[in-house]
Amino acid sequence: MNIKNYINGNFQNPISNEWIDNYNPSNGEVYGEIPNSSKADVEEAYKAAKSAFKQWSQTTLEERSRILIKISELLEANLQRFAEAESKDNGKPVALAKAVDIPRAASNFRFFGNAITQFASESHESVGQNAINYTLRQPIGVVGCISPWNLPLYLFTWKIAPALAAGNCVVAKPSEVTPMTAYLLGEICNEAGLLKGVLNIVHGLGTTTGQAIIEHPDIKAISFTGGTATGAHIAKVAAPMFKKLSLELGGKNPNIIFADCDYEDMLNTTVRSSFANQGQICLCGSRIFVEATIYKKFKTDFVEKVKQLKVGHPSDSKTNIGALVSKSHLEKVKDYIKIAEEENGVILCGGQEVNVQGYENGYYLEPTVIEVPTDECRVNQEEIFGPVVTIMPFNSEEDVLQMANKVKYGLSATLWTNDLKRTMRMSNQLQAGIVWVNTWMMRDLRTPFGGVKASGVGREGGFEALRFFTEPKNVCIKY
Ligand code: TXE
Repeated sequence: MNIKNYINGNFQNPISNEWIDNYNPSNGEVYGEIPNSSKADVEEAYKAAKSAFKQWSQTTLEERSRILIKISELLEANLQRFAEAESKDNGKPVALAKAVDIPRAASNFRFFGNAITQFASESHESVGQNAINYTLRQPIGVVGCISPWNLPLYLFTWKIAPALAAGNCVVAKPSEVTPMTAYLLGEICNEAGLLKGVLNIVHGLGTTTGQAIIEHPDIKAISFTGGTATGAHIAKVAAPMFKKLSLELGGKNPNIIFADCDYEDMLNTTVRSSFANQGQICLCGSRIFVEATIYKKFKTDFVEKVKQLKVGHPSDSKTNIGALVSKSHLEKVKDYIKIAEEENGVILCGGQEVNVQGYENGYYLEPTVIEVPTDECRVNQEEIFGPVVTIMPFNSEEDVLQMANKVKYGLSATLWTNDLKRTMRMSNQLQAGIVWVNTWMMRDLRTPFGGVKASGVGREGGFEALRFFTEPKNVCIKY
């Protein structure tokens, strides 16, 4: 199936008529083509967005909200179709896409459709000076949204929904590795009655299509989720043009387990936080630190549970772990397993490719647990972004805190303990944008989402996202 660009409400081929193969990771076969869009396509998308801006930014909040909620309802009505498309494009189990990815994409539109009706700005009375200040929150204009392949529609809509809710027009690019559901979203936007040109979706490579978006002098804000190196590049390109930037980048998140936790709950959640979505979530707890007194028991129980995970075809309802997203990503993850061995890591389970019968060319890998001799080894420091976790024991709160913080990233951290004082001490000191205590990836869309250090700048979610996608303007009136 061939994918087209969605520009000004129309589906069209790239101007150059150049195409890129689209792979199905579950069998390694090409199953369609996507536009290899050039600067000219991005320019056309920009022009469509620019001409729609006046009308969209003047559309009442009630009407904007109604359309966003309509998009959300249409996504829900098409759940099965979208979940199957996401799974085929990405390799994740259909059941996961159906339970998480697509419902969350629908929630993103519903949430921001509601949030915009509650978004208020401030006013300040200058007492004794006979003046009042009020702040307008005006949409920026045309903004760029660029998203990755791990949670394709989920993260694509996490940016687009607040951008649109705030009254902007959007030029968006999904990952070239997983473009399908973004393409299907265009149909839904038309059906929901979204004005032509308000949302434009351009497909293609990061280095050409993505680059044209970030370089565009009149696309004044960029919201990006992806690799840290790409984020650094975007920052460099955007800075001299003074663009607003929101960057959600990589993570190498600690999962810290104390002996006083609720053990069974911790064990089950840790399996999930290690391997959900084949470990390809920036929030996965890929560095597991376990208090020494329960380390041996944890190691045995955890490995036993991980061995029970079924690696299989994404459409098989018994599958826990589907295919990795691409051949090159599989190779990258396998290279890290080799590096672990060279660094004297012990592979406690996994480490091998899996031959799924009938799908021998798919990108399957066993869930892998590596016991590391030190927290300073590469597999414990660098983002692997696959079904690979490290484990090691710790002796004291101070030690584990130091190890947890001794990486360049700072996205999220998970803490398992029933000691309230320790919870408070640790959550204050962990260098992370998000700390989960006795849970993982529990999300409330009103909360600020994002990381510190090399995990990015800015926060998404709730009113933070609406603030990002608007410019505050203070008006001071003397009377
Ligand atoms: O990401 P890229 P990749 C991490 C993970 C992974 C690594 C690289 O460790 O192995 O990043 O993944 C677009 N201008 N994460 O190479 O390249 C690109 O087309 C504008 C963490 O897939 O950063 C895609 O749409 N755009 C992460 C998006 O950026 C450019 C999720 C992300 O791709 C561009 C994914 C350019 N010059 C990977 N170059 C997370 N934080 O969740 C690329 N892009």
